[in-house]
Amino acid sequence: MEIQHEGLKAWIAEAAGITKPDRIYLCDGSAEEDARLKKEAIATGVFHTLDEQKWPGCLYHRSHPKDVARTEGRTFICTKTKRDAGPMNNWMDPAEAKAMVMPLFDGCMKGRTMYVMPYVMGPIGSPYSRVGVEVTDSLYVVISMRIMTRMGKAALEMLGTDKPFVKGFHSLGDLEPENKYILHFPEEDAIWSIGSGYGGNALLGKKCHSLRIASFQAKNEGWMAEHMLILGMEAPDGEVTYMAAAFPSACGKTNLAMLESPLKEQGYRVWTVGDDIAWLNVGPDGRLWAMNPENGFFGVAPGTSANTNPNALNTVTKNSLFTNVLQGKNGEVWWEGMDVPPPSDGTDWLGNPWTPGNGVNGAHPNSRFTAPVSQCPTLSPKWQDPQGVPISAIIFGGRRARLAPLVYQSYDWNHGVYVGATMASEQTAAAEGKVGVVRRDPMAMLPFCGYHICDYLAHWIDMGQKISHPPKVFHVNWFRKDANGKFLWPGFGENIRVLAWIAERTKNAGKAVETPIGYIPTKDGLMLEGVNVSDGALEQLLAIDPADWKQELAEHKEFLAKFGEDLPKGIMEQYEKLVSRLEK
Ligand code: GTP
Ligand code: SPV
Ligand code: MN
Repeated sequence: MEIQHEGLKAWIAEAAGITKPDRIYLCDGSAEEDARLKKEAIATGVFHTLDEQKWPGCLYHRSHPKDVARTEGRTFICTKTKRDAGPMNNWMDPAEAKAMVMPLFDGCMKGRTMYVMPYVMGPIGSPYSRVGVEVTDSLYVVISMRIMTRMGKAALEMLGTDKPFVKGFHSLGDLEPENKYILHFPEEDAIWSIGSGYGGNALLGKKCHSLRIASFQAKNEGWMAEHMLILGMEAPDGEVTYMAAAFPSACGKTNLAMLESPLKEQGYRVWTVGDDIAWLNVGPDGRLWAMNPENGFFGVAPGTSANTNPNALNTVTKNSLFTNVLQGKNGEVWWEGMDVPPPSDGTDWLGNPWTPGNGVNGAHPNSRFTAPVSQCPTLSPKWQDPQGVPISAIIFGGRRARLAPLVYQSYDWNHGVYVGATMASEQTAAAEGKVGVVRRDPMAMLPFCGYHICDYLAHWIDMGQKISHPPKVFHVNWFRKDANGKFLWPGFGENIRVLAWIAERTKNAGKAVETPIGYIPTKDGLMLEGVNVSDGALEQLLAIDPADWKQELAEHKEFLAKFGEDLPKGIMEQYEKLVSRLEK
């Protein structure tokens, strides 16, 4: 395997000139290579082995204790002007940013190997797929990227002699929080990341490339890169309705994408296409088509059990990586909410001896599994379709203990854009920051939009004009609580009942009532046979409390006011319409 691409050769030489590795290794992505690199990673303590009988092909990794989640405060969009990064991103001047981190990169790979990983985001052969190349000194990153992307030879072939690619420049650095930087240069298709080996900070194909850089490309080229799962919901007549859903990190995308239906016998089930990122293009038929650029799942472990998400558990039984979960003494893995008895003895995510009931979590709340998409039992036969799947519904959602009803449908595309723009969620452990605090997170893209958020919202409104058959837009909330702080809705598999209503609504069926915020199901509009939700709970789940919404509107206003003149007119129009509907 040889590189035929002069631009790539030059860039590798440049990266090596800065980092000064002892060796440069070009990854071919083969199984033989994977086995060899895993052996080396085990020998050097990057990975620990697990019980080969119970967890065949699986490995365990513990990250640096201060490097356990994305670090939004250390993440920057480096556009020429500050304006273009927008008010929701950290910004640095590109030249200044590079000058600042250069001393950290200088010689950082001395005595080590620089791995060069060409990778494809999207199915091989799809017109919508894109190539990136990441260089890194982390074997954990290499072994993870082989699962998460189509890595190696196929990418180099796609690159040919002159195709464009996203340049990902990564090093572990010293892993000290104050030396951590995740820098994006959307105007140069480049990412520089140093000081983190974890998830979205280091597997640069994921959030850095497929969302931050891709969202910028998508805006300029007329498509969309979104923080969305993609699923197909099959109804008893056999028809599959495809949906894409944007929930903030750790708010249920993987779970919904792999939903195990309790209504299978009645003919309702879910097919998984993707669990985190969607690239959406307008098809020749005027519909919006969605493709999953990833090849693997990087999913939250805690709370994943045979009850909540059996398909995730079945996906990770082999060839998977586990990061920061509990390592049992007999080579098993375990996490809180796995719903099986814990090992009698183990080592926690910090590397300390652990026994059940010793008062500390065995697994970090953002501990994760890395597993090939191909192993998912509910995998859609269309998951690698070069065109993607046609989307009939876009769903926004988040964690709201109050306010947001179980589900509602927006009036039209622009109203849907408003619903997405003003969505909010309680913060989770997926990023640094106080868990539980409600923050606005437009389209779940707050940490991932690679340019000015108002230009992004304007792009959404423009796309509505370009899509002659736009998807209907919905909002869901699985997390509403009663006065005692208990979830009102059972969630997980039972969410199929909401998906069924959504699918009906996309066909202009499904019983609904009009409210100021949109259409909500009538009490008999949802299929609730066989689920334990009392009449009172249902009422609370669908309630639209005028006082709460008045408060919410005031918060919308304050939030939107921050954008000043940059806010697209279409958004303000929707705000005013909502105000007048609520006043009536
Ligand atoms: P990222 O990978 O960070 O983008 O997260 P995600 O959006 O894919 O979230 P995921 O599906 O991994 O769920 C995160 C947490 O929410 C897990 O602990 C789940 O158990 C929990 N969760 C998911 N769906 C539901 C639900 O319907 N109800 C309740 N109560 N909890 C849920
Ligand atoms: C998220 O935080 O939304 C994730 C995990 O999917 S990470 O890859 O770390 O961004
Ligand atoms: Mn995510």
